[in-house]
Amino acid sequence: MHPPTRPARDHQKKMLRAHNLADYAKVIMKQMTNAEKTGQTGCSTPGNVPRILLCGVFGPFGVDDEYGRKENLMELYHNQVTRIQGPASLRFHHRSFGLYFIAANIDADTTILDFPSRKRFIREIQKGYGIIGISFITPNFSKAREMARLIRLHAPKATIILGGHGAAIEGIEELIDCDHVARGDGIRWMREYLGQDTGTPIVHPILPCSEYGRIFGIPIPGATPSVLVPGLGCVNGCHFCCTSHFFEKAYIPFFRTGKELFEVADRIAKIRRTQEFSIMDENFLKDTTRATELLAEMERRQRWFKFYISSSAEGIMAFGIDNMVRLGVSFVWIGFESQNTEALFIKNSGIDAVQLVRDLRDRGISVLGSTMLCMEHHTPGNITADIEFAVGLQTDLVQFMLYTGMPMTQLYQDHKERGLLNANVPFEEWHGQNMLNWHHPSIPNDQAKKWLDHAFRRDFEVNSSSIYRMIETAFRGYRWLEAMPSRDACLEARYRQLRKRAQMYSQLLPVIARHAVNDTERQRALSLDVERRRIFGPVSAKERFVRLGAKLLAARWDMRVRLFGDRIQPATIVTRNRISKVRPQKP
Ligand code: B12
Ligand code: SF4
Repeated sequence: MHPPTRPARDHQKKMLRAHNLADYAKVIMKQMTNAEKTGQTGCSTPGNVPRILLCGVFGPFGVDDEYGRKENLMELYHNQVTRIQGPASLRFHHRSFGLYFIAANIDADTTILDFPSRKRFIREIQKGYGIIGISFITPNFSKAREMARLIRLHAPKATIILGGHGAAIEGIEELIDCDHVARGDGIRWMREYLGQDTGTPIVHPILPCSEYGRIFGIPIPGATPSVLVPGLGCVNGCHFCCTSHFFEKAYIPFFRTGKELFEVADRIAKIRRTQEFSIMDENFLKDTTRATELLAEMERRQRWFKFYISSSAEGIMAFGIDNMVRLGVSFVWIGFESQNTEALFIKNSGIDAVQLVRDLRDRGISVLGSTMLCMEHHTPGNITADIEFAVGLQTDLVQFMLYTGMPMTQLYQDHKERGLLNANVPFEEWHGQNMLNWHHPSIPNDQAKKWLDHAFRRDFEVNSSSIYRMIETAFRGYRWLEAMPSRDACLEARYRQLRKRAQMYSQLLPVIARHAVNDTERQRALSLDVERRRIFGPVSAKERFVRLGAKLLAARWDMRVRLFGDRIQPATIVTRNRISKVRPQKP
C-alpha cells in the first residue's frame, strides 16, 4: 500500500481544521500512520472501491416546511426533555454518529456530510461520488426522498443506499427512488456490499458526543465528553422500542469485554484529553459482566473515567447503584414509561421507581426518566395520574413522548393489524412531540400535544429547572461521599470529581435564581448557594468574575430568546476520511 503523499496529507489536515475538527484530524492522521506501520492493505480488490459520500438529512431543522415540522428540532434536550424551560433549557447538537462509524470501518475514501443545507448537499453530490448513502429516521422521510431525487438529477451515476432507522419503513424501496436499503448494522452491510471482510475488529471513531453545548447561552466549560458506542440494540424487545426491533431484538456488540472497552476508552481519552464519555448504548448495564470487567480494569489501572449512560431499571439493580458510583456514572437515562404497566414492561417489574431515583440522586447520579403519554389505557380522566407519577419521581430531567408505534415495532404491527394507524398523519409528524400516528380510543389527536405541554410545564413548576436539579444532585452525591467514614482510592477519586462538579456548576445558582420559573425555584437556588458557601468557603474574586460573566451571557441569551425565539441550527460538518487503504498497489 502506498502511503498518502505529503500534499494529500496537508490537504486533509487543512480540510479537517477548516471545520474545527483539529483533534479529529490528529486521530485520522494517527490511524493512517498506524495503518501504514502495520502494512494493512484492506480491500481485496484495491482501486475498485468508488468514492463514497455519507449524508445526514438536510436542514433547516425544526421549521414548518414541506419536509419537516417545527416540533422536530435537531436537538435532544430542547426537543424532548427541557423544551419548555426557557433560557434554562439544555442546548446541544449531536452528530449522525452512525455515519462516522461506517466511514471508520470500511476501506474507502469517504466523505461525511452532516447537517448540510439542501444547497450544500446539491453542491457536494456533484463531485462525482460512486456511492451516496443517506442516513435518516422516520420523521425525516420526506428529506431523504428529496435527497434521493436530487441525486438522480445531479449525480445520475451514483448508487443510492438508504440506511438508519428510516430504512425500517415498510416498502421504503418503493417510496424512495434508491438502489439499496441497508437495515440494521450499516458497518456489516457496507463491508458486505463492498466485498470487504465483515469480521475485521471495529475501529471506534474519535468524536465529541456533542457540539454547541450551552445552558442559559453560557458555553459549558472544558472539553466536551467523547462518544463511546459499545454496541447496538437491546435484547429486551419492549413492544414499542424501535432500537431493539431495528436490530432484530439482538445485541450487536462492538466491544465484547470490559477490557476491550477500557482500551478503546483509554485511547480516546488520551487523544481527546477528557476522561468523560457519553455511552451511546441503549441499555449499557444489561451486560453486567462487561460493565463489571470495565470497572475492574479501571480500578486496576487507576483510571477514573466518567460516564453518561442509558440503562433499564433491571440492569441498574443487577449491577448495583454503589457500583455505578465506583464506575463513575454521573448521569443515567432510564425508561420508566408508565406506572402500573408491569406486564408491558418487565424491565421495571418489582422495582420501586421513586426509591431508585432517590438512591441514584443521593449518590450524585443525575437521572433522566422517560415516560410515555397517550398510551392505550390513558383517558382524559386517568392520564394526569401518570403525569403526576413522572413528576413525583423527581428525576433531574424528564422526557415525555407520545406513545408512537414506529416501523417495524410490535406496537406498529399491532396498530396496523387492528386498523388503528392513522393514514392522514404524514411521516413528518412521527416524532412523538405533536400528534399521534394512530387513532386513540379516548384522546382526540388535537389533545395529544396539550397533554405533553401540560406534563412538561407541571414538571418544571414543581421540580424546577433541570440544571438546578442536576446541581442539587451533585451536592447530594458530594454530601453522601463526604459522610463516609473511609474511602478507598476509587471512591476518593469520585469524591474529588463530585466536589469539582458541585463547585463548578454552583456558579450558575445566581443565574438560576434570577431566571427562576417561580419563587420555589428561586428559594431553592439561593439556599443551595448558601450551602455552597458553607462547604467551599466565600466566593473568590475569580468566581465573582465568572458569576458576573454568566449573568451577562444569560441576560443576553434571555433577550435573544424573547426577541428572536430560541431556534438554533447545527453547523454543517464535512469530514473527509481519506484513510483509504484502497490505493493503487505497487506493481
Ligand atoms: C443520537 C440520536 C439523536 C440525535 C440526532 C443525531 C443526528 N445527527 O441525526 C438527536 C439527539 C438530535 C436526536 C433527535 C431525534 N431523534 Co434520535 N436518536 C439518537 C440515538 C440516541 C443514537 C443514534 C446513534 O448515534 N447510535 C449509534 C450509531 C452507531 O448507530 P445508528 O445511528 O443506529 O447507525 C447504525 C445503523 O442504523 C446504520 N446506519 C445509520 N445510518 C446509515 C446510513 C447508511 C447509508 C447505512 C448503509 C447504514 C446506516 O449503520 C450504523 C452503524 O451500524 C438513537 C437511539 C439509538 N440508540 O440508536 C435515537 C433515534 C435514532 N432517534 C429517534 C427519534 C424518534 C428522534 C427524534 C424524532 C426525537 C424527538 N422527538 O426529539 C429527534 C429527531 C431530530 C431530527 N430533527 O431529525 C428514534 C428513531 C425512530 C425511527 N424509527 O425513526 C431513535 C431510534 C430513538 C428511539 N428509540 O426512538 N436523535
Ligand atoms: S429495555 Fe429499553 S432499550 Fe431495551 S428494548 Fe426496552 S425500551 Fe428498548
